Amino acid sequence: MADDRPTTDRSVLEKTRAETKEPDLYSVILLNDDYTTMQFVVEVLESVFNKGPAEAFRIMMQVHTQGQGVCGVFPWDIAETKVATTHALAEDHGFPLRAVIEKA
Ligand code: TYC
Repeated sequence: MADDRPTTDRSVLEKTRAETKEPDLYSVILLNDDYTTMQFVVEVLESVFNKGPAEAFRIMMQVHTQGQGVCGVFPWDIAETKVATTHALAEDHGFPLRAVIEKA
């Protein structure tokens, strides 16, 4: 008897990606202001951006003297969370400290 089951294509091609796609990256930029204390900015850089004391001080001084400075480069969701955490901490302490996100 004839086998009339539908033919099954067993030659489906599976595409394997040669490269994995890296996520787009974004810089978190800290902005200077006249009211936030240097000590608070250093503490934010240490606690939110995981900088050591010397690097945190260096970035704080860069922002203080140049108006802005990069505190890290992250995928979008992480950059957004770091900015939100920075703003929440600043608000809790009564400081106007702001951070913004730029495409890296
Ligand atoms: N300019 C502030 C001061 O003189 C210090 C400061 C540094 C504020 C960095 C914000 O992102 C900042 N107290």
